[in-house]
Amino acid sequence: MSKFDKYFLMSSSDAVDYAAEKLSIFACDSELDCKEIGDGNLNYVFRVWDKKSDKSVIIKQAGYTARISDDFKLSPDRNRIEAETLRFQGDLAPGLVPIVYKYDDIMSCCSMEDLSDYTIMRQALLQHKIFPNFAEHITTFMVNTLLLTSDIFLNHQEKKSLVKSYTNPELCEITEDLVYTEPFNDYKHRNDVFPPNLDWVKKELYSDNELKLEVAKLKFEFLTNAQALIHGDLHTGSIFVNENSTKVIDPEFAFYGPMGYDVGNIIANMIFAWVNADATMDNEDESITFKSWVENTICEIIDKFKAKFFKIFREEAKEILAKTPGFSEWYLSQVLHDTAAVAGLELCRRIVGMAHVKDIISIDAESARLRAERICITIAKRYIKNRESYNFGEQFVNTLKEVENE
Ligand code: SR1
Ligand code: MG
Repeated sequence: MSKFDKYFLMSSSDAVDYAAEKLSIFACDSELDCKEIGDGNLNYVFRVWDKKSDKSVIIKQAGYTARISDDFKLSPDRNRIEAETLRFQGDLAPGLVPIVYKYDDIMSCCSMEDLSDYTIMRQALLQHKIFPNFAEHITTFMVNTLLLTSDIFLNHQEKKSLVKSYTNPELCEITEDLVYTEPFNDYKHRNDVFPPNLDWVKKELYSDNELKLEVAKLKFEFLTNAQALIHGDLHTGSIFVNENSTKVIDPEFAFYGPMGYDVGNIIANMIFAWVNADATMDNEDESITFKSWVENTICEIIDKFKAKFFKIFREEAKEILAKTPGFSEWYLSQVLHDTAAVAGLELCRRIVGMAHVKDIISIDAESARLRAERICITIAKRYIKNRESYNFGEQFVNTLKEVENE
């Protein structure tokens, strides 16, 4: 009989016991220590290490409510989805996700590779560090995990059975509310708007009926377009980086949804890094260097995504009608339009919703934060309303440059 035969929420000392009893990583005479290092909104993350060797492991456990608020009642089954997705993505995009050692369906926890020699990308970008290989890595991750799980590549029956096993209704509902509905009407009164921008937000987001109609169309796209197995929360807090390598973590929001949801999240979060630098970097040369790198990276992400997407499409497409001349161009243009729209949604919801990003809320000077928020929301509205005109990387950046100078 073990205490881990029945679910309970672990403390750090329980995580040490768990590692010793359930994982065959550490020697019998190891001296284990543990720290809870989670800073996300939903789960608990324990780092367990042996003081005598250099061995360590991450144990991530899901609770019955969200870590940030008991208002969110959630099945810990999201941990199964996360573990299965990481394993699947590891096969599709080798080296770009952490290795999963064990998933425990009683304790709803997943043990995986410790990436302590990496930094969370959002933190690194807040220190204005540059990652020259990021666009290359993240586009390989996205093209492989998206295109190779879609009907373009998979047998349609096999794909439908994946849609079933990756059904993730509770976490999708969080996204439906926080990303699609609440930023545009605050109907649950959970939005948290920076007070100096409140009247401006009321006019620009809550009272713009043309915008709301477009967002309604997009919400139904998210609800119904089971296009590919998407990560579902691909922001810079879900990415570990170092100079040479990139690892995508936290796919607990994974489900079959529109490909552009992942690409758009990446673009929006690069824009958050850009506005943070614009607001906080005193040295003008350094600011220009960092912002130029972000702009080039946004261009590269879109353009490399397109090039890799077409290459794999050409070489790997199995669906006979998908090989019809002109189809791949049409298909990818839909993905890019979704990308623009979702980038816009993410830009809005991280500013007016309940899940803020540090890039914005860490800007201390009131006038600088006011400007940063307005740049994001102005770009967002153009991305959403004019989404069908975004087809190249440069067009995404041009909107940022236009708005910067208005
Ligand atoms: C209640 S969860 C709030 C947000 O945190 C996650 O990372 C997702 O982005 C979600 O929308
Ligand atoms: Mg997360």
